[in-house]
Amino acid sequence: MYKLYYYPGNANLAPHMLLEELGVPYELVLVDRDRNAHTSPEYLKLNPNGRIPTLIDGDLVLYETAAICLHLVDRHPEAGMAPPVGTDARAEFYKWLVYLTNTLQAELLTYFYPERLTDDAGAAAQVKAHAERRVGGMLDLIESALARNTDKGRGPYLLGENYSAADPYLLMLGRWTRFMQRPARERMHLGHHLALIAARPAVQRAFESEGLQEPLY
Ligand SMILES: N[C@@H](CCC(=O)N[C@@H](CS)C(=O)NCC(=O)O)C(=O)O
Repeated sequence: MYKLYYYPGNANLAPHMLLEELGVPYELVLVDRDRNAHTSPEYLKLNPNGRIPTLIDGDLVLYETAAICLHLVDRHPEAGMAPPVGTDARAEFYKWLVYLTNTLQAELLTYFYPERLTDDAGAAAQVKAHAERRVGGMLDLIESALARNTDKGRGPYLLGENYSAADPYLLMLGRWTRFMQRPARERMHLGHHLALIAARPAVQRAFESEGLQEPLY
């Protein structure tokens, strides 16, 4: 049985939604950030970055959210949460997952923790404002890609007609923008995408078991 170390609404949410979609047995283990459990010696043995999440799969201890998602889709290919290896669609899947984790998620971390980049409170406020603008540009890019899919009659997911693990990943990151001046959901195609993914029973189960409250995204 898988074990997923989590804190409500953190980066664990993407693999959590995926585990629910896959319908495989797993256990959630709370890392209580309110008590700094993510920096405890026990947790650092699993994830020396002190970041959430971590997945345990037998002897495998895996951190980095996108790596966890890739591992889960590969372990359960029959669920079709990623296109077959070696196809053009698989390459598009890699592109989106890497863009989400490496570009959008990284910028969101700057937005949430600007004080890590400067000692000056005024500069931190500026860093936060710049990060918010940059996140907005990235969401606009995703909006354009979804709009192009729709124009070609291939929607509504990042990969067109096929739902993949990249979609709940996007919902997780879109959710993190919900208190920004212009949240992800305010873009037409992106708003439709997020609503569609949030309505999936597997996603609702994950949100509910993490105890997430409205607004959900
Ligand atoms: N690249 C990492 C980032 C994970 C990450 O930053 N998680 C946040 C929660 S969403 C965290 O653990 N923050 C604690 C900290 O930075 O001290 C991943 O995708 O797993």
